[in-house]
Amino acid sequence: MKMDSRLILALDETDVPKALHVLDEVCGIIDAVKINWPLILSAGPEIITTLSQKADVICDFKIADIPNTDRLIIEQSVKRGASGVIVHAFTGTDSLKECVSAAGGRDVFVVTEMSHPGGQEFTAKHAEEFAAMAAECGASGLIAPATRPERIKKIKESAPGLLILSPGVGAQGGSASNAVLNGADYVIVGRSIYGSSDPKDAAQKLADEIKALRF
Ligand code: FNU
Repeated sequence: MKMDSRLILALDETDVPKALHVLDEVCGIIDAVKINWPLILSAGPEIITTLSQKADVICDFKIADIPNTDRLIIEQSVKRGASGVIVHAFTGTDSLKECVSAAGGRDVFVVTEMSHPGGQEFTAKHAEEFAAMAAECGASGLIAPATRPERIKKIKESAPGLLILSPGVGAQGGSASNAVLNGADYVIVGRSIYGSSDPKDAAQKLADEIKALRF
């Protein structure tokens, strides 16, 4: 994945023509597009291939199963054009190692502490352990909450070499600047871009905000 604007679009728009239009508008600005079940269920899995012709696609399936099922899901995602996948960590070391192996060099990003308020109930308690395990299993990076930027710093300390992708900017209340200043390598932004009346302008403003910090 390129590291230019450090902005990843979360394309959870379920109106497929609109989703494609938003991506066309912003694909010169973003470093990757992240898709989740809402768009997949609306458009069908072939959307992975369609989008992969325009940008790197991260499949945010939050894979959380036994190793064999994890492998099968990741193989199908990669076959359709995914350049990365997002997986849960609570399934343990064997599942996570299988995810990394199945990805065959594509990026595996591991969820640590989730960005919504409920993320503090369970995931926060194990976030640092999840991060250390992700590093041990050979993952590329971690998902850490822009809504709690001080936690990004702590989580990064547990796995220094791994990339940090931070969702929770905008609609969930987090700020791109605070996330990056606390160690996020990329921010993931959905509704503040695809829900905007001018997605291109919204994406450009976020990219400019990040660039003004230190790059
Ligand atoms: P937006 N996402 C998240 N928090 O928000 N994958 C997490 O802890 C996490 C995620 C995803 O709020 C969420 O599913 F692990 O509209 C959505 O696709 O900016 C995106 O990040 C945030 O969307």
